[in-house]
Amino acid sequence: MHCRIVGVPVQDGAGRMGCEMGPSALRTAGLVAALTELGHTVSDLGTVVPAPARRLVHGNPALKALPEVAAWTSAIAEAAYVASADGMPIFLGGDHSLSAGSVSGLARRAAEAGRPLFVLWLDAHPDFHTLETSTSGNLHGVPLAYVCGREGFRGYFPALHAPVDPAHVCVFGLRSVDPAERQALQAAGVRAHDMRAIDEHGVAPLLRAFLEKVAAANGLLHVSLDVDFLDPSIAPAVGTTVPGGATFREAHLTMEMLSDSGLVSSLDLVELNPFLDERGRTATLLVDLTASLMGRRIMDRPTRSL
Ligand code: B3U
Ligand code: MN
Ligand code: MN
Repeated sequence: MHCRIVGVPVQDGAGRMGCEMGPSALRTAGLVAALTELGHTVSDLGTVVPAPARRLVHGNPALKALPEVAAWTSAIAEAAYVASADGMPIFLGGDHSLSAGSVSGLARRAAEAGRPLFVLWLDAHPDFHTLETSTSGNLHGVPLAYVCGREGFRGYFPALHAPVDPAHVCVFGLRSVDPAERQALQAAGVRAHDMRAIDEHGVAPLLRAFLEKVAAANGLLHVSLDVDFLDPSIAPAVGTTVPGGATFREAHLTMEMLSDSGLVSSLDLVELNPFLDERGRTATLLVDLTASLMGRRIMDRPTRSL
């Protein structure tokens, strides 16, 4: 695989500062070496620079940094479109507003290739607010709604070349869902597996069912990994810790199954806030999870079919 690293130091979508240091921390934790050791080639495309922000006024007074996040979204979407011409883009965040740009750029690329884009959203939160329903005003809470073409972004965020079909989205690891999001997820038909489902069934059957859908549709699969998918005891470097997250073993199993599937075409690593880390352990864990996603094995084993 040829990996294309894209640094995206956006932090305006999070409630606090620090995610801007995320790309640096992931590079420092040895991402490129980990990929190279697995036999991949890597090119680092550098750092996305946002377009100048233009004045935007919205009726929801809670919204924070709307002009800035909108400007980042255009620049990231363009970078994602370019980076996905060949190889596997890996976006280093940056807060989760990054994915408004990465997924919309990748969806444009997929549409041109005539392939459906599927999205696996690994997160404690669904990030399915519109600009109207967000009460925190933090725009890392809206990217999935935007890329799925929910109403209310027109005139604020860039127009979508191709929305993602909500039936092609799986949100995995949920444990903090606002009432407006719960309703909207159900109405849109997004596949949403909360931590209770993971406790009851385990990671494997839930994930396998989704991967079978992707394979049957000859889809491309984008994985968006929010640090808060992981339990805070193993991944403290995130501004929005929620107890009861994925364990070390559940997270690695998720990545190993994704690797086995051979379906993953792009990846976001988002919400890492190095200011909150303990001696780099969260950044290191993200690098190790990426390695599992990209083929690292405990024991050699043949690539399994689903
Ligand atoms: N849904 C809440 C909380 C939240 C979403 N994403 C994160 N936190 N990281 C909100 O602010 O919209
Ligand atoms: Mn998120
Ligand atoms: Mn989250």
